[in-house]
Amino acid sequence: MLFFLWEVDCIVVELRSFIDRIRRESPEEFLTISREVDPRFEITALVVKLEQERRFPILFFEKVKGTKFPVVTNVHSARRRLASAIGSEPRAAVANYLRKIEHPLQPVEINGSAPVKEVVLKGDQVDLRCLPQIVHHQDDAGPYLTAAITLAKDPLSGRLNCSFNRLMFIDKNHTSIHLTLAKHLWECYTNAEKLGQPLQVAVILGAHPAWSLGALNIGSIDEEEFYLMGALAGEPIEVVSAETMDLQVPARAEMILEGEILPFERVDEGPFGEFTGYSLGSRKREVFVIKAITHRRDAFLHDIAVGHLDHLLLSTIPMEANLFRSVRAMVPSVKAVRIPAPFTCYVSIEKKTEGQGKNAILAVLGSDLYIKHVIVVDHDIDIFDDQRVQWAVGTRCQADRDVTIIGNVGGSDLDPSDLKDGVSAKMGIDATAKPRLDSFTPRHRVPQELLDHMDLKDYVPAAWLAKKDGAR
Ligand SMILES: Cc1cc2nc3c(=O)[nH]c(=O)nc-3n(C[C@H](O)[C@H](O)[C@H](O)COP(=O)(O)O)c2cc1C
Ligand SMILES: [Mn+2]
Repeated sequence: MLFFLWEVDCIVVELRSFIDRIRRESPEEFLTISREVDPRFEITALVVKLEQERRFPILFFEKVKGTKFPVVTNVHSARRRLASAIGSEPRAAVANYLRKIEHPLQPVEINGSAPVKEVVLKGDQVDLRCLPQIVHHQDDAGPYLTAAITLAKDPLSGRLNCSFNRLMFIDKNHTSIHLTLAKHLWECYTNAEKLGQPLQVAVILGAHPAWSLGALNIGSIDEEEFYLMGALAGEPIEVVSAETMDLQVPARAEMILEGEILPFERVDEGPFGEFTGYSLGSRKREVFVIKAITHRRDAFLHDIAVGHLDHLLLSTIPMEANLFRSVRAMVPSVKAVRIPAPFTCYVSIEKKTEGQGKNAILAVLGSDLYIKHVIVVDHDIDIFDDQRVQWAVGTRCQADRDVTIIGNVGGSDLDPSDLKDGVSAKMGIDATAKPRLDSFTPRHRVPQELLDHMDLKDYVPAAWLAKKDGAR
């Protein structure tokens, strides 16, 4: 079947033109699913099935049962794709990210018609049940929106905040919303609640990956992600006024939900299969009431496969960028930072003075709410190789001297091992050689000169060398 996705202008920064570029430049990274699928499990199941085959294409589901809206998922599940969204090579993504956010871009208001306003539904016309009701995992309490970026204005400072927050459908105009304790949206919300007011928010659905990476920036509440989103995309975000509130929303999103997070209201939310890879039980969460839905005439719903590569790659690049920046402020010779698993961070440094391993630990634990375990190694260790990191821990570390544990610290409320919601112990392992690598017991080695001049052909039969099987 010849399939034309959308008529798009590729210079424009929006999710659909990004997808269209991937489809044209690397057709193997894009799949259209034409048969009808059940939004209950079947969309996530295809992601999982392909994941088992080590395939990670963007998936475009043309026909989804119960809705006229197609679904796009798995957009972020390749590092190369994500890096390309900010004009970067995969290995340079963190460095590029940091360079770009140094120059925030003010959004520009567009005149005339905005794509996201092609359809405007207000008041009684609002019915969330027209959207794809995607149930991701078996134990989930119901359908969720997972690629939702919440744009809010802090009622005290007037500053804008953006963050991803999942929404669980409740009825035609209500969802729950999950606000991590002590994160910025929670701060804006509690400021509004103290004033007895609802918090007005616009939820952005269908964001260019550069916007998503910007929304996930970890920084001060005074840093407005909305300006960083444009900076990362290389173009200011084009905005238009919302229909029901004093906020400007991206004109080139696929959909916007306008509404309020209600003060003092809570609702049962979950269980939900989390980014941690676990399904956590039901909790009381805040309530979002939707006042207007606006969308493109041919809008699709953007979904993120929660807890899969689509989700994990997207969130780790901004976290690694923040951690690299924070460690570099303390240890200028930091080489790399990696988040290999939930709540876990590896750092490699070229240690120049005693104690810098612990400085790096403090910098990481002091600048990210989620991280609870940090391992710091010397620069000769490749932190993208877990086995080498474990080797350094095994051979350069004494627990009584090099392990630091701080109890009762604020952390993630989604950690299945915590005893109290959002309260965590934090641990740092300084696995750098003490006092310094250059004075540590040397590693075993043979003379490099000998290796350089050694030709295997002089020692072993050619036939054996040619064999590529396990016997070799
Ligand atoms: C797909 C996805 C879903 C997320 N869902 C939530 C969520 O439901 N609640 C939440 O507090 N954070 C969630 N996060 C993490 C926050 O968006 C992230 O920590 C963000 O930086 C917080 O913004 P802030 O620094 O302005 O507080 C999610 C992240 C991703 C990538
Ligand atoms: Mn913020």
